[in-house]
Amino acid sequence: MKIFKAPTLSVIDGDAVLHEARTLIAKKLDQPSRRAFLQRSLTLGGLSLLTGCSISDNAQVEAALTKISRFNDKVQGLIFSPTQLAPTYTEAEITRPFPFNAYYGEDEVREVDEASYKLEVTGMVADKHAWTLAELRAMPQHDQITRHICVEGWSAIGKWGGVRFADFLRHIGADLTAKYVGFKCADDYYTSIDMPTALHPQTLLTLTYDGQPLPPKYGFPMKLRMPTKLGYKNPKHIKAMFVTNTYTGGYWEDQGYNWFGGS
Ligand SMILES: Nc1nc2c(c(=O)[nH]1)N[C@H]1C(S)=C(S)[C@@H](COP(=O)(O)O)O[C@H]1N2
Ligand SMILES: [Mo]
Repeated sequence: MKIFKAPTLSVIDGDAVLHEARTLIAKKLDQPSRRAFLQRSLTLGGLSLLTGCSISDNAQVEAALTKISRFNDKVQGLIFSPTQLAPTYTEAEITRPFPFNAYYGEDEVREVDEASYKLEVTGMVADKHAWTLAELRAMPQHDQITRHICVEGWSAIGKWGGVRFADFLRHIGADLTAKYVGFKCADDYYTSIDMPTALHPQTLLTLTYDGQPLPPKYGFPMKLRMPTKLGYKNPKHIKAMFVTNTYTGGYWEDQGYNWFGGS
């Protein structure tokens, strides 16, 4: 089980909103199976990410619930919009300090050696050479200030910079008709994402946090940042990626978290 670390910053009173949300759902849906599923699987983070609402009062909870129309990965994939952008924020709105999270504590953060680091690239790609950090830094860089939402009940706004993942995938001649991109991390973490999300303009192969090289705790040397997906879909310390048609799941996904995990 994941140890709950008390969030220093949460959008609002998560428990109260969730209670409210579940009660409303129970009233709205009269199919018992669907109701039971939602009561088990709905989280505050999921609700706010999926609907784009900040869920800070009852009216917003109500509005958010009426927008919920996705009950599984297939439906979520079908309604994913490749062009719809997640909200962006100003420098002044950045959450400081930005929270750390992993399946272990901050004292166990993995240290990856910069000099020997290479990103392995395999699977359905034309160019399978492994990338040094210098090579990744030489590609066109972009910044984004977006909100990270963790299913444990906190969210925070941060600034990340790096290479647009779509640019990278095109550069390496990835088969863009493949279903998935999978990631292996320097800890035991792994995850995989759908190709439409991989190609989304805000999906960033991230090398910096707040204008500085990613510190170890936020995923040095590289993480994948997707403001359209929940926190657990954003792998830190990536050491290998592969393009594939074979479903490979993820660390939390294989323990029951929703695989699509986004909007
Ligand atoms: N390699 C790795 N990536 C990971 C995790 C992890 O444990 N290991 N945890 C995920 C979860 S649940 C969250 S909320 C975010 C936290 O990122 P942060 O430390 O930058 O806030 O990392 C995600 N990516
Ligand atoms: Mo998370």
